[in-house]
Amino acid sequence: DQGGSKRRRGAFIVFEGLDRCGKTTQVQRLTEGWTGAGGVKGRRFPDRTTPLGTTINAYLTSQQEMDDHAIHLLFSANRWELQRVDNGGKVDDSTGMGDPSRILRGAEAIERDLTNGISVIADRYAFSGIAFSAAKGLNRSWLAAPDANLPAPDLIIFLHLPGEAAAARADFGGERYETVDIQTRVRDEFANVREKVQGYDGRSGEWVDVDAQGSIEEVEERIKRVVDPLLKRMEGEGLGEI
Ligand code: DGP
Ligand code: NA
Ligand code: NA
Repeated sequence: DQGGSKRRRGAFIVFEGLDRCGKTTQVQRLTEGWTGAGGVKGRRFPDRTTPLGTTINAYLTSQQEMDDHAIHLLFSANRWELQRVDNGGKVDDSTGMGDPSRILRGAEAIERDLTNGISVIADRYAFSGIAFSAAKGLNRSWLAAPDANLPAPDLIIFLHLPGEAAAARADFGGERYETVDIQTRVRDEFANVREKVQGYDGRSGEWVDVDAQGSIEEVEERIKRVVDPLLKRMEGEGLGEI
């Protein structure tokens, strides 16, 4: 659907990691300091600003209980749902307001940005969805289904903190999953997800572990060393699916 255009598409980069790994800070710095062609947009999942996001937020802050399967599907639906509005060519990310007839599905919005040469950097994506729900013991093949066919990232940067370093940062904010016990299980499940992604034959992008220890600037430098080569080799590539 690019009309035969050979225009360079944007890069889709996903950041994953345990809670308190510094992911949100690094996503922000990469987005603000973006030097790639065509501009960049940051996205965050869960997106708590949408109707489903409100329910997800109530769940994460323990104001609401929900069946593990049901909340899994809501997190996935939050990656699919209507969430961005096209205001005559301008997407208003701050308000999400605009002509309802021009609302795009979330996945369409990402695809459109990439097709238009805009890079997208996501703070979490479907890999968190699998890792966090698998850590609760849900069936792994059931878990993967709802996110199938979402736009696949070109690069997954997993900010890795070894056990002791993670424990030292464990001044958690009190949300539902922010306990050492849960994070330990999520870490193991991320390792399973990584193996699967690497077995995908490149279809779902490259998974790179980046050491999250050290200063913000040191981690930022490690991330640049992974992102810069991606941008160089992306000329003329098409978009895959998870
Ligand atoms: P964050 O806003 O990045 O701190 O994410 C909020 C919490 O939700 C965090 O503990 C990670 C978790 N999370 C993110 N995505 C998913 C998902 O798809 N499924 C589940 N079960 N948890 C998720
Ligand atoms: Na969190
Ligand atoms: Na976070």
